[in-house]
Amino acid sequence: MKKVIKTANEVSEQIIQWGESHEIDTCFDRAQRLKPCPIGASGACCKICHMGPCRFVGRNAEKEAKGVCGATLPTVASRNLLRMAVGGAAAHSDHARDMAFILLAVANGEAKDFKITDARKLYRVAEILGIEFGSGRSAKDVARDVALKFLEDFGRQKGEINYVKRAPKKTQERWKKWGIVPRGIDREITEAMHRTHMGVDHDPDNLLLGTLKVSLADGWGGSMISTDITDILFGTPRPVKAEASFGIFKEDEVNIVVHGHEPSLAEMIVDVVSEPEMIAYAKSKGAKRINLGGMCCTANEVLMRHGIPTAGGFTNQELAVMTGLIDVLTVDIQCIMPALVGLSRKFHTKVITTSYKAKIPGAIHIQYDEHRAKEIAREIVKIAIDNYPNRKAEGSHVSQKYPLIAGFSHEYIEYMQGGSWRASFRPLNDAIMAGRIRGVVGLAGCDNPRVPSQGIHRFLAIELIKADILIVTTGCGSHACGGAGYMTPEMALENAGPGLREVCEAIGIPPILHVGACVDNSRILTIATAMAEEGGLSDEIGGMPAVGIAPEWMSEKAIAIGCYFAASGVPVIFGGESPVGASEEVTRIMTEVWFERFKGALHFEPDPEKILALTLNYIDRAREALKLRKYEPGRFGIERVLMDMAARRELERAAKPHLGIY
Ligand code: BF8
Repeated sequence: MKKVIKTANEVSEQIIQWGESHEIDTCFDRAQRLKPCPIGASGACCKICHMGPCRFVGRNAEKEAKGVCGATLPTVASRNLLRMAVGGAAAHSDHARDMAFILLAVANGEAKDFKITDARKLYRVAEILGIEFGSGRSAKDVARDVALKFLEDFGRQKGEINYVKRAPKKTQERWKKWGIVPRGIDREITEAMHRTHMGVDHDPDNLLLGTLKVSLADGWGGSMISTDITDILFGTPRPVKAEASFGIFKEDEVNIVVHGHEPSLAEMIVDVVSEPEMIAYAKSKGAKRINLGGMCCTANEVLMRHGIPTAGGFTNQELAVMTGLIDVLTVDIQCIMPALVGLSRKFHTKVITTSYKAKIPGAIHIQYDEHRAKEIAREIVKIAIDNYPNRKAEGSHVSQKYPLIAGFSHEYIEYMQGGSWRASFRPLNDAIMAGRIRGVVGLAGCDNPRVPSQGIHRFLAIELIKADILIVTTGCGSHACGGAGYMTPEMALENAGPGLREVCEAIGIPPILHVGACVDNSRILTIATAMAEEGGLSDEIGGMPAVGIAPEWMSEKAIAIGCYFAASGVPVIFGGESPVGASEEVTRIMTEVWFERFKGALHFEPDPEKILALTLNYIDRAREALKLRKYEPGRFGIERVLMDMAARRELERAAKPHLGIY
């Protein structure tokens, strides 16, 4: 029988093989066994009422197939896509709502374990929201107003969400023209559920505009709110060295994994594991120390701010348990495989759920409450320590790990291009104009066991930087790159094209910039806006030599992200078969019609080579439309000289010695 390649990650592969020899089943095996239903997979199944499910198959199904109610295939496919985007927008936004409640509790003095870490970011956000700060107002008072203002974004019935005004004017005008400015996050989610109910909206174009609207409520609403509050509470990221892969786990230490998405409990656990009493307790059980590692987007949150090492992304979660070294795996919400609990029973690992919204039968449940966050964090860490002596010998103990640099917030990217007092996006725009950097790609989204996992991420990362394309990456895209050792400055020397290499060398950055978790795709919107406002390229997000790619997507959140980028003016390419591929009409609207209206698009393309070709084509066409210098490797136009870090620090010391970084 032909051997199926399950992952492109060599370290994961070792663990998978160990699992196979011990008859341990993982998502990779289940993906092989469970072939997707081709009708549902292409969007040709309607199951929103109990006259069906209706299948839209047969020759000329696009025009002739009808459901019991008379619905057509394009109606059904677009309705299915809208429901996916709703799920994604709801997930990100509910996460954001909880962050807003934590900020409010901190402002009211009710969540005493947290504080406002980045007051400067708080004031920047207050300024955008039109909230008064300075003149004797305490940070807590400002934070209270910010939290309440954000909470209004969820329940607003009319008007527009606050952060719409952060987008370039021209981008906003397009949204207004096509009626997709989100009013309130919850309102858009509810309305989308209503219009996809049986017998309501049947116009594919209108349903797809609804998809863009609810997705904008995620990108410029929930996700952006979440990013900003997280920065205010826990600090705006700046570069930090860390490590990735399964070798981060230690045989002689208590190993705890924080997995999921909301960062507040994980932040508390970061604090608690270095408390002297906790370390002493761990030593009393025979462990040298307490070692914390991250998984999925929680990993990205604590990696970006504290350099906590990451075990990897979505398809790595079961493999972490299979190392046999995890004493506690604590999870909250989203992207958590329920298989973890059954798997953990084969080892000594305890799985702890912490959100009433996300329970798994068989797991220990400890309800998280931000009002007693540290106490709960201590309870979890103690369970891990008590479990350490139960560790058995079995498990796939691997030692490989890779260095990486993370922490590239929008603020730091601005700072690195000019220092505290000359911070701007000018050098990046100049480098693009001169052809030194050909364009920018956001490499994001999940990793997926239906393809050799992380492989398409890796392929595209290498090919794109070779082609002088700067990559910003988030979520599991960043795990795929980090777990391959791609996120170091040396990577630029070895693999980047000549123009990108020079820029990376001058600034001292990797060619692949880790900008955060999945909600931090909102940072990419902010970066694109800053580039538009800097001038010299497009005066809106649309038309930039920029593309978004989610080559191994699997979640509804990815659909919402893809759609908010498309609506914002970014052509987006997803890997895998299209979830609406059964309908030519829907496919045409998402590509040609959206491009005409918004300069963005959503493609689905399973072939990695074609994803690459389409990306380069979009970037080169955008350069041409902007009348930029034709990209030729190694040949650049004139641009402003980039100062290296040492020169910049010198200049800053001389000019404003009191200023901190960023
Ligand atoms: O979209 S949310 S853990 S799987 S990266 Fe990864 Fe984060 Fe999940 Fe998918 Ni995004």
